[in-house]
Amino acid sequence: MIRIDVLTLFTEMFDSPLAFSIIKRAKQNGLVEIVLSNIRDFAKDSYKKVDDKSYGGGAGMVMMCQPVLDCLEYVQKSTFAKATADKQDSRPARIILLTPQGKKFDQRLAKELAAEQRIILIAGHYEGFDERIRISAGAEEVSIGDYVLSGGELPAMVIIDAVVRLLPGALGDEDSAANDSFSDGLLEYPQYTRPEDFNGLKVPDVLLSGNHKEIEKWRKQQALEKTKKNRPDLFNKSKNSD
Ligand code: 6GU
Repeated sequence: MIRIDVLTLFTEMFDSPLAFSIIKRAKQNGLVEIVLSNIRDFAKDSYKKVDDKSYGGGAGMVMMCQPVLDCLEYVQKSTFAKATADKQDSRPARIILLTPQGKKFDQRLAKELAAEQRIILIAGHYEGFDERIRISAGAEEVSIGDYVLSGGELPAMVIIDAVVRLLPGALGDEDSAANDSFSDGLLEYPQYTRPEDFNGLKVPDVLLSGNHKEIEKWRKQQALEKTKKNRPDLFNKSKNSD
């Protein structure tokens, strides 16, 4: 059982994405517990203020230290609802601040996080976080790619999805995660299903041959070609580029 906490101003944004398919099943089967906490509940003034102007000037508001760090402290003190205390080890939670300034999320980090017992994702809105949040929390900064989103909520959902599907037992078919794109540094090979002929576009003969060795060879070749064409950066890093 892994516990994933999300600290956000918009808990409702998570309702639907976490209620379907693999994540829904993983929750039902007790593989993951996902707890949403609203940072605004920890605001101290009567306006429930959580953001303020940036020192030094400039457009946009910045998430304030106090509400975020009080919310984090509360969440860190709370314990597992389902898992029994004796099953918990003493590893500290991975605390992740979602920001476009972070290191880039990838399949390797997803695997690393899937092996943790506890992850705390902090999703900000507005122009960013007061730097002292990162420092005080001992948080690592993570981004999901080189583009700017309105907040950390969608990135948090992306990370949850990528991590939960890696939990043992989350996928029906045990080895389908091993064949995924990126698991061997290459994109996945093209796939076909019925019918054999769709508007004159035929399924490659080799896939109908029943010759597993030839099929495997073809798939490897196709994976290499697709990676070379769509992701030359990955191709050049793979051991197949020479
Ligand atoms: Cl983690 N946050 C925001 N606001 N934008 C992003 C991102 C995160 N990752 C990519 N773009």
